[in-house]
Amino acid sequence: MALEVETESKRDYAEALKTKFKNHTAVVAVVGIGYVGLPLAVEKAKVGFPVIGLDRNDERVRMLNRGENYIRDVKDEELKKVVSEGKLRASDDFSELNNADVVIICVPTPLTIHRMPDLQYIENVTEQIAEHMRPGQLISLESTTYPGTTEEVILPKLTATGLKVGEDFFLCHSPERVDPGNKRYTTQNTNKLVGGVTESCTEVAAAFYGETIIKVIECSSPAIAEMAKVFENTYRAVNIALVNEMALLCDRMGISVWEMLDAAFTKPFGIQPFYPGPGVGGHCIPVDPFYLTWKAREYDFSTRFIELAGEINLSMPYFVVQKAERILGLQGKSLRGSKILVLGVAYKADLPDLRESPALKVIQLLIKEGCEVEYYDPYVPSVEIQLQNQGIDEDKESVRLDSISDLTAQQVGNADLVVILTGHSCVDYALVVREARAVLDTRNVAFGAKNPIGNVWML
Ligand code: SAJ
Repeated sequence: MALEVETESKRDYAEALKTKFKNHTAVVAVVGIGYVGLPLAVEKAKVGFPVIGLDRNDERVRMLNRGENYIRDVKDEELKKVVSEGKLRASDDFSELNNADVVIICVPTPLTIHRMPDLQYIENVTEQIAEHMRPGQLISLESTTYPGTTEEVILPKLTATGLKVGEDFFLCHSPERVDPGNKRYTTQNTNKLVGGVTESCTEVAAAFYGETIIKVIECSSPAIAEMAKVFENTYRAVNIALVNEMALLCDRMGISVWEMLDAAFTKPFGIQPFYPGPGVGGHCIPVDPFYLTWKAREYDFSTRFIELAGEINLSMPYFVVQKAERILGLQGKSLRGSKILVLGVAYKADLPDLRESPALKVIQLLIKEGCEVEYYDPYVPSVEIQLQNQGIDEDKESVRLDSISDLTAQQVGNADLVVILTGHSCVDYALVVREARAVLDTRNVAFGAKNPIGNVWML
């Protein structure tokens, strides 16, 4: 009898959760309410799920509970609405995990200064989950990480509680696929991978995500979903490095890489547009592929494409400075003592995000060469420039720069060289081209590469 009842109750956890998903009564805890977690939390709250955002960042918790938005990809009015309806709230009290039917992990997965995976956030959250765990919960890891993390790092901590995966609790990896600033693809209409530790885990997770995401794709394991996500970002890193290498070669050959790429991308099949730049920023592309590099070593495998792509992308800020030196040389000037005006420091256009921004490296190099650097970025009021490479802990020397308030003809004309590092669409590039002594445009936003005016140089 006891066995029968027990078997019955085990089947109930999965069914009970699916019922709660169907009627949107499942309590959802989103751990990490940043650029991945907050949009997801709002999406779930919008369809009626009671959602709690858990975060160590008190400021974020306070702002969310006041209905104040801090993530551009979230609509202010949508956040305000779900908070005022009591559907979404935030807390830094992780014991609330016990009330949750679903726990979604959206914490950062950075690299250490020696480019090794830093899983401290995932490990800390997993320990909190284990501490407050109860039967009948779905746990989903959304943070991008190396294949194996879900089953080798998270699963053991959860089964150590005595609960059985696939029966008492359900565990999966469902990678976030957020393109910051992308107006067309949102959390809701971006296909979602789900890879469960067991079949019932995949089923339960797919039932949850299917309530708010148009298409859910089931994978046979968490490792498939983990590997697919890292591959997606590696694909971008390698292709960006390819066009960056073309920029280096075209520079040497006196060919406009921009005109060449425009020509190549007229091919209607078998090619996807990528463009060179001053380097690769954001928290994904410069980081995620090295999670795979690190894991591959366990299998005596070296991911040469990833390493080479990293080398080329990391070399681009140095190339920008070399090119600046060449352009100043044409004016009989050297870098030392020249006035440089940098346009844009965010890692990509029309965003305020500085994470891993190559512009910070370019500015550091220019300052170390003795340039007088000013910058203008309407999205970024000030930046802290480390003047030593990462890893030198003691008294890290740094300099703070404030963006000039607005871009005037006088400020542009005052610079020996204007360097465009981020192509914000709100900037008046016609003014820049008209008033500048010289412009180095690393984003092909100032003028068509076909006929640069005498004072505009392209990457
Ligand atoms: N970049 C280039 N040339 C290109 C494309 C990008 O130099 O042709 C640079 C950008 O300026 C930026 C960096 O690479 O500094 C990364 O840009 P990104 O748009 O590739 O990456 P993220 O981090 O803004 O967003 C990405 C997603 N982007 C797209 O799919 C377009 C995607 O790779 C991931 O879903 C997401 O990060 C993530 O969170 O993993």
